[in-house]
Amino acid sequence: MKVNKITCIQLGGEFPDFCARLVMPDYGMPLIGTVLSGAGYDVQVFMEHVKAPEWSRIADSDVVCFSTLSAGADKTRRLATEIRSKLRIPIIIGGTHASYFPDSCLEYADYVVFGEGDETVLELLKTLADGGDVAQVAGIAFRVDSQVRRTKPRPGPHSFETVPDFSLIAGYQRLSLLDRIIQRKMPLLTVQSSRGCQFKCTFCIVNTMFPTGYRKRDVESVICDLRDKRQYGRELLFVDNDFAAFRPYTKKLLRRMIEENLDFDIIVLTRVEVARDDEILSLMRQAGITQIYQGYESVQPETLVGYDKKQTVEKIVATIDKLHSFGFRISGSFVVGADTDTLQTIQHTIDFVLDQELTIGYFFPVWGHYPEQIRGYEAIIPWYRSIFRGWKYCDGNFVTHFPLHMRPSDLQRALIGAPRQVFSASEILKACRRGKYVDAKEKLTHRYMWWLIEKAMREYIPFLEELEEGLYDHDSNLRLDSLIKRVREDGWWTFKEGNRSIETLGLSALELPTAITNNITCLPPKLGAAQVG
Ligand code: B12
Ligand code: SF4
Repeated sequence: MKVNKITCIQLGGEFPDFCARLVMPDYGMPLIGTVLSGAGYDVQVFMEHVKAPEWSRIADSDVVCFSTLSAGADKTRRLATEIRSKLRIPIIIGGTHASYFPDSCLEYADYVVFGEGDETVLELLKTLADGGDVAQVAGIAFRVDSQVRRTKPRPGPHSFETVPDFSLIAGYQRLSLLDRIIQRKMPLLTVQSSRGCQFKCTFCIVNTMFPTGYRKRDVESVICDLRDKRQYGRELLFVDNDFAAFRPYTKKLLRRMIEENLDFDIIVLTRVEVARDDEILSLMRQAGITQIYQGYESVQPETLVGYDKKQTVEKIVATIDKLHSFGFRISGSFVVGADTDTLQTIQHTIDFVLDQELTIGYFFPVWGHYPEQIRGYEAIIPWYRSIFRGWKYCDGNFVTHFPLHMRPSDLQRALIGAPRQVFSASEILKACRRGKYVDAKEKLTHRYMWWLIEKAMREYIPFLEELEEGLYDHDSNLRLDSLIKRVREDGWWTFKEGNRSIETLGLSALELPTAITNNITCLPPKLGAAQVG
């Protein structure tokens, strides 16, 4: 077949999230578009929040590539289904959602590319163009009749030096001050200096997505990327999971950034270990890093242990003190609703955010549907405690599991209430009194965004209340046996992918596990000895 014109599409989630007022090209899709363009294909990238995909371009394409997070999967399905019904062109899908839930994506796409797709996508397209055997392409899945076939896994690339070309993104341009005011949008650029993570927290999917482990990008390639991105603005986010994981490398990069003097205002994600090293903190400040996003995850010691986060509350507090002393603003992120959490834990977490004077506090519920299959049937929440109402509810704002010690609807209310406290008028005033005007501005912006976000969360509560009816005792403890009984009888709300993975082992979805006590291992006893093929 002829492959020349390729359209890359990334659709957003259906409900507003914290990026709702940002113009921020995600890193993955433009990167893949650039890899394809570099190989000589005629590529256009549509990021929905910048410009919706144009049918005329799609209709004229030889291949369509999608990338999506779970929250955008329903929309992606609708568009891909329309493309399939009207055009006879291959559809390839990659990215986080496709890598976790390939079977469901293959209901509307022809090929799933797992994990880091930089090399796979080129080989797949060449094979299609040459009429070769796609079964020989490592790192993909496709359907043969009704069976899903996975080819052998492909390790992530050792070096990843491509500089994403944002000019491939339809409609993307530098936002002027006037644009910002009229559109009420802020730009945020993205750059990457490393991939993967050295840790393996039990609630996190990063290691399944980047199983090749932690790798660094060549310093000069990052500098090249930064120089290129400066034409679009000065607000920038490093998308690395842990920006300072290997400090000698990060120091080298920071020194080069200081030399280049590009005048960026930068946000990075790092773990608490960064605070051990004053030199790196000082270099970070000099290089333009003003805000640090840290996954604190919990202030409940048992929960931190359950998450295998390898950090303590004391370490978190010491880190906050140190980062504040260097003048960084801090966004603290928390994952709540673990089996060792109660509603009180969440209030303690809010108090902690306020006492520690964090600029931002993000509160996410434990995810109810990380695919057990890929993690060797270990996930933080067993599938029979999952709640699934559709992919659009999988954006990290909706409760998607039955917590052990609080009702799902109460957890949802707590998740709505927490930002209201953190971004309240009195907290904004307090920040002003401390002379922290940028903190105050950030809180105010988040307060406005939360007003947009929480509407859908409120509307979700009656659905949770209906599901949990009769499943909790007076002290809000889950009656696990009642839940399992109900799942056996019907269980329409459970996560189908979870059921499928059980079927993959040749067991009936009704062969349900018995209740377990350990909060982080969901290996149902009957599956314990099974080998994942
Ligand atoms: C940086 C980051 C952010 C940043 C920036 C997000 C952005 N829009 O760029 C911030 C902090 C703002 C953020 C916000 C959110 N995030 Co976020 N974020 C990340 C993080 C840490 C890195 C993403 C990244 O850029 N990686 C680097 C690039 C290179 O990787 P990549 O995009 O996966 O692309 C590679 C492959 O996937 C593949 N690929 C991708 N697309 C395609 C397409 C094709 C055709 C092919 C062949 C291959 C391919 O090839 C690429 C190169 O190897 C990930 C965790 C992680 N490490 O994946 C979470 C993650 C993506 N975020 C997540 C979530 C839920 C969110 C929020 C919805 C949270 C919330 N409730 O507010 C918001 C909203 C996001 C939005 N609207 O875009 C989840 C998604 C879970 C899911 N199943 O969908 C993740 C996985 C974290 C998690 N919970 O585990 N996020
Ligand atoms: S939560 Fe952070 S530190 Fe833990 S595995 Fe995920 S990316 Fe790594």
